[in-house]
Amino acid sequence: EALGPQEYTGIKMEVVSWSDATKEIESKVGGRKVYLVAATLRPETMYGQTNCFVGTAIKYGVFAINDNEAFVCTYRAARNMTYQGIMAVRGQLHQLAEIEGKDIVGTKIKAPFSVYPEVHVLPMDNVLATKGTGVVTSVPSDSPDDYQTLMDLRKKAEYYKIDPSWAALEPIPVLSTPTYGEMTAPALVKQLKIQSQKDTKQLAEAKEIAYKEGFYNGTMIVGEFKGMSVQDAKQKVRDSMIAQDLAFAYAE
Ligand code: A2H
Repeated sequence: EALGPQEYTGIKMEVVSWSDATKEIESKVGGRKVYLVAATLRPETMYGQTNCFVGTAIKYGVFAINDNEAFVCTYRAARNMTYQGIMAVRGQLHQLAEIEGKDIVGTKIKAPFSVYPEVHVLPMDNVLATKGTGVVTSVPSDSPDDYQTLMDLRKKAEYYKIDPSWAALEPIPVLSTPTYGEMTAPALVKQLKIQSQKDTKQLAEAKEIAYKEGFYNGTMIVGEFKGMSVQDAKQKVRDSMIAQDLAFAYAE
């Protein structure tokens, strides 16, 4: 774990259509645009988003940012945001609605910068309520956790209560590394013989390797900064997303 504050990028994933279980939210937001906000440490990988994850047992709120926008995240994250200049009034939290993670599953959202403009919200076992926003955007090419969870969902769609079409988008190559090629996460899942998202010890190891390999040896193969090293592109992709109001800085 990092000792200093963790500098996340908050990705604004606008709701396109709510799941059946959350349709009533629309009547509670006063006409605001609503975004699921995902906290990521890998903004340069956003080209490869195929879906988004929430924890089924986690409680989320819909929080007003100003008169025009509202964010879906944990209460804890929203509270932190009020002290980071993200809400209109510092320190003041305005909750519009409460939703359970399991009910958000199936909601369709925009995935900024992704090759896939719209993706679905899916369940993940290992989402922590105590980290980031409680919303995790999924990049299966470069995150072993995301890749393995997507594979679990495809294998057991009924068990996870999802429509198989929500998990159908294929991983997109985003960056290339000398050791693992264009699909770092699937290569590591195979190499470490990971079978399911319950293999948390091996997944932690895979995550560590993927992060270092991508950061120190990766080259971008899509997007505006194609050909650039990941080390150089990381901040540039982040700045570009923030400049277009598709993301914001969030620390904790
Ligand atoms: B990362 P750290 Cl491509 N629960 O974003 C579980 N995981 C969470 C989370 C939560 N509440 N909030 C954020 N995360 C994930 C992209 C990514 C990430 C890639 C590769 C590795 C990676 C796409 N998912 O993370 O404990 C988010 O997933 C490995 C470093 O604060 C976030 O960045 O270090 C990362 O974990 C933050 O983890």
